Amino acid sequence: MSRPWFPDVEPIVYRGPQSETPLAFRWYDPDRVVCGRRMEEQIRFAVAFWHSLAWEGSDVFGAASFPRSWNSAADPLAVARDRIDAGFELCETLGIPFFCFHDRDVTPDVGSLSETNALLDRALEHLERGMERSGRRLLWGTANLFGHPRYAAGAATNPDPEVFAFAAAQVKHCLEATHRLGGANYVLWGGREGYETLLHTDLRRELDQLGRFLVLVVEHKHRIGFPGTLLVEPKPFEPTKHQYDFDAAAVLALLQRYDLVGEVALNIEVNHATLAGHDFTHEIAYAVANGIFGSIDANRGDPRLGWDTDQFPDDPLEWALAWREILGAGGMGTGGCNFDAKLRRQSVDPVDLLHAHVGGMDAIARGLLAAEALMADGTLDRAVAERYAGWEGELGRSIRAGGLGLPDLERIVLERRLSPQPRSGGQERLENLVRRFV
Ligand SMILES: [Mn+2]
Repeated sequence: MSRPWFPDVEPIVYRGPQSETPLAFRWYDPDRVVCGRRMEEQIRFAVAFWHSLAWEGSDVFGAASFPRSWNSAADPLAVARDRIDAGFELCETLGIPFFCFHDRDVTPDVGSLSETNALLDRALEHLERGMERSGRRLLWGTANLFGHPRYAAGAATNPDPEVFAFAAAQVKHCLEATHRLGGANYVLWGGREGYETLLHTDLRRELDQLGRFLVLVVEHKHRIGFPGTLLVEPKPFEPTKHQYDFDAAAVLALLQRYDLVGEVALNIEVNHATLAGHDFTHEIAYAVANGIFGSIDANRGDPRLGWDTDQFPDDPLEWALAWREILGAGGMGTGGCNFDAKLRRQSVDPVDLLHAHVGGMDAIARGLLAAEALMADGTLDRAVAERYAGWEGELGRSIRAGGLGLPDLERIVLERRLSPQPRSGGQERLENLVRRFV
């Protein structure tokens, strides 16, 4: 493998927890079997094109700070090809099996929809060849419905139906491309599907527009026979003041209201969960409990910064608790762990991308191993079962079966002179237990 974009770096391999080599895995061991699957198949890591290839370090205060040779060609198709080649080289150097892309990370908007689509399709031919050569696979594709000024007031929720139509056409093309490339999922992130002020917003109408849009995407998925999973990615705000896909619970309400349960699942992002005021694990547990868990955007926020900092993951404890929920639900399914994470703006060297992914992969893998050990030990699961044991007794089963009304329950309390006493929840004991495995 020649490595023009990341020269002087050998493919990164597992060297064990004691290794002092900076670019080596201490915990991610792709062939190690964890809970019945090779670690690589259990986690399903993906590189994100937008943060790791397209983004060059600009922020709202300053211009691009990263010199990225793969983005330097003058012609947009040449940029796309270089960027794609660099992306596969990044995946191969890290041993990452999947990638994810937005249509506009590959090629820009060049005016009319037909010209823009034609340019994208030419770049995707190059992407397809790279997939064949490298053996890398597409975890998911998505359409960027937030960058262009036409989407300033939203895409599906725009007050102008022509913008809705344009967004629908863009998603049609990107969904078909994702299907052609064998994508395992297709993601819709709300971007600007929300509002800045209710003074000019018809909230009920916009919710109906969003529901209509999702129905159209589901219809088209079935029309073309796309076998992958459709995913919505919740986020509470930013760039809008309030997003309609605020969190897992808000998206579940949308899916129920527009009769889409069973058709659409969730792509849960760590930093979006924490911005919504939840633990990452809460969002996963809520999605699992309601049968809508799909995939993960792996990153982290900063506890003192109130925006989406999208840093690379670093906390095995957080991931151990997340993995416990995911493994309990049977694993990732079509989903995976996509690094929707970006370097800090001063990390200007391409090799910083490798260090960032290595750290993230090790944190997630270490969490997975901890979850496996925790589940094999069984103490925590037994503690939960014991806590709810009463619900398996005669009274609990009768209440759950729905055979007892309020008068029946009143009679039972009076006849049996019930006087239930508080019992310790044992939280600190269980926290100590979990830390033994992380
Ligand atoms: Mn994301």
